[in-house]
Amino acid sequence: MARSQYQPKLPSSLWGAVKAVQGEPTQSVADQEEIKALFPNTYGLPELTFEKDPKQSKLAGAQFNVGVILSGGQAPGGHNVISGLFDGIKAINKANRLYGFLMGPGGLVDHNYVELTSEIIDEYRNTGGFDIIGSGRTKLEKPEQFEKGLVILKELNIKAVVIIGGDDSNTNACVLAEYYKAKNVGIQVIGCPKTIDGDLKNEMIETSFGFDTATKVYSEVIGNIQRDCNSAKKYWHFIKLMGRSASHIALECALQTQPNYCIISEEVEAKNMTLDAIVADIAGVVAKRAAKGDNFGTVLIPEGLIEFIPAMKALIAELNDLLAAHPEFAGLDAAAQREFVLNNLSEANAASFKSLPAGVARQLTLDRDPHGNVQVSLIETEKLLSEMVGNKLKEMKEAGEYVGKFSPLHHFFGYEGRCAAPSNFDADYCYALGYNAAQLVNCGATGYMSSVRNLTKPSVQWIAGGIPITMMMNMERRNGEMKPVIQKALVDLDGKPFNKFASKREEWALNTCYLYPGPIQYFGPAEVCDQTSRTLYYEQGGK
Ligand code: FBP
Repeated sequence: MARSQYQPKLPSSLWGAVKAVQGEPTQSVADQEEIKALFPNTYGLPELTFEKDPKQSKLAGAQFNVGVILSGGQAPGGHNVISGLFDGIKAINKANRLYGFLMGPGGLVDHNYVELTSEIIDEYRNTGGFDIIGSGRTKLEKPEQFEKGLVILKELNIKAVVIIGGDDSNTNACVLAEYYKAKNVGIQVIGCPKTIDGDLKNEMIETSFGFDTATKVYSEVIGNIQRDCNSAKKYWHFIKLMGRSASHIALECALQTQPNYCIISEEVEAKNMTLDAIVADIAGVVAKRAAKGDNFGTVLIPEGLIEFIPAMKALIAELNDLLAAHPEFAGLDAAAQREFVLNNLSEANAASFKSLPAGVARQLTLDRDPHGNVQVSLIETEKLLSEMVGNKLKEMKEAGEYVGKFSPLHHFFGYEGRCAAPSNFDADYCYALGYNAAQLVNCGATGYMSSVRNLTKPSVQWIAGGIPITMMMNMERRNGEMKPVIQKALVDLDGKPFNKFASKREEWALNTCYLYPGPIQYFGPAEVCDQTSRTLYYEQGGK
């Protein structure tokens, strides 16, 4: 109850009347000619920054209605984006209305919606989850879908749609913005950066919302496991962490908890490491700790690891193209599917496929998500690794290189953190993103992402504005075709967060340096309650 009364803090530039200041025209991060040709109406737009408008005493504007969609995986703070958007449009004009499309982008296409009134909004302020309107992974990409959406948008007199989603959903938001602008139907589309994975970020989008809370929740539980581990001193815990491709979540949790080992997929790829090399490295740490009498420890594993092991990456890429070209594959039974794959893959990839335990190999051929991604959260890498480490240790024991006891336990943390009540950081950030999106609608912007920056400073000093989505795009291969997509931000191996980790990991491996962050605190001193993620802290110059 007390938490629902929390009033998120807004950047001071959004207090009262605002004006949009235009920056220079922008360019996409890569493949400029192709992106420009695909987005003739939304390419090259200027960045926008909101400042206080000294000419107006009060925020005011014409009446308009807005639609909102939650897209993709849940992330803490989504309800605050919606409440910020609601308060933002009401501050512009009390008669403005907000409609929520139900269960993701499919709600727009199928005309399932609800009007979000203050009674509904008030129940969800500062809560986790996306249950206010639900979420879904329908991919908005076809003109028929855009046309169906247009019918309901016109019927409800909606001026703008705000799509709260990750890189793929914001890419689709931009495609929709371009379509409506080309048709001149007067409907704007604005995106908001959501994902616990932390991979939707760049110079202008410092972090996606939800990353802060989710990593704090995972770190709390990892800390609890480490305390248990250090008390009983008898288990090795293999902990897989969500995060899809990028290892931002694993890295952030390592910085918060100081485990004995943490794999960073991007490093595995850069060093061209094989699965056997990773296993040998972990087994080496287990053996060194055992030599000191410490038969316990923690290993953090990013969920997307398998895709970054070069041999596996090549295999997955060929499988993606193969499965996209053969829809009949889905109708075969498991044995026939394995046979089909082995017969149709190149020799090298067929050999990699064969070398995997059958269960893991099968998981690589299971249905892709609607964006063509392998569903990495289904692959049990924590079990695969601990089994292989166990085998390696047996060999080492026989060779007299290891004396000890290895009892592994397995965990997967993902869903535990995606709907947690937002930390103060996410509560404020999300509310500001939503409130700011209302200002983007009011100033007529389309094809922009809501951007709030300067995030390690107190929230009053945050910088609010809009970034053209085309600016973040490049061309990538998806479902067998080259497509314009927002460039994913992977862990930067030259970046400060990774370097901090790399400078400490040997010490953390051999000695027991665990940190136990405990639960998120909502009330109390700012240094306890308002801390940003370690990643953001180091990225923005923290020592
Ligand atoms: P988004 O990219 O849509 O934010 O989803 C993030 C995520 O939680 C990933 O970390 C995970 O791999 C995936 O969703 C799981 O998908 P699902 O919710 O369909 O189980």
